[in-house]
Amino acid sequence: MRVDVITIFPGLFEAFRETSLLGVACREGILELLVHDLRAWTRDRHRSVDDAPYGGGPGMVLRPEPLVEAIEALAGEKGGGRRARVVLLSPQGRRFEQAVAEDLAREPRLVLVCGRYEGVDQRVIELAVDEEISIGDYVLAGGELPALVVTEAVARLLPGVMGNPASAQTESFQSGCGGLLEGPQYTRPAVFRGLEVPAVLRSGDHQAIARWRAEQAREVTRRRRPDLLRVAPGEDER
Ligand code: J9N
Repeated sequence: MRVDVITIFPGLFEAFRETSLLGVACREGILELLVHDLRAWTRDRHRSVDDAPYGGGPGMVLRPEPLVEAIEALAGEKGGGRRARVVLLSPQGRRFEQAVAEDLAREPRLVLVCGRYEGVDQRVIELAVDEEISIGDYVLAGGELPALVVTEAVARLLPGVMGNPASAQTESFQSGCGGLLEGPQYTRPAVFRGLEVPAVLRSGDHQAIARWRAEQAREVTRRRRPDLLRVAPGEDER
């Protein structure tokens, strides 16, 4: 999969591209992550990417010319054939969740546009963006962290990453523990500051361990995220 990122802070992506799961995916040739400085598409002397909002108000807005040209250069023109899917990270977007990651992971090419400041000129969205995605209802200074969140969530689903089958992608397995939260995990030592690892996990009884874990997952989900247990329309009862 090829992911092109458009940002005014390309340096923010370096550590992630070299380390972490993204580093592994890039080195294995499963993911090609190309980070582009928006200023490369400016033509004025000051290489300006932003300007004051029409109508007044605080902050700055990303100008349409460099951004639309960058997107068209990297994705092709909207309505053109075999164009990359263009995603703008913004608080106005549809909420990012695992199902969206699974959907994006099927694309051969993505262009992720990182907004900054108060927003991007609306004509960029009309002319060159396919969809807006928000990673959650909190205010960030820019779309760079959301782009990394989306990229990591998508990359770990790609065949060949993290032991994913290189053939058909199996969906239920990818959604984790059957859509539930994970229960508690332990590693050595067996006793730490007087706190013991549950005996069942040390019993060697794999059936009992699987039963205990399933029960813990159900319990922690019921207590903390009962919304995850509710059956979505069209989804089968678990
Ligand atoms: N989910 C989300 C995105 C943002 C952005 S993108 C550009 C500025 C702020 N905040 N929260």
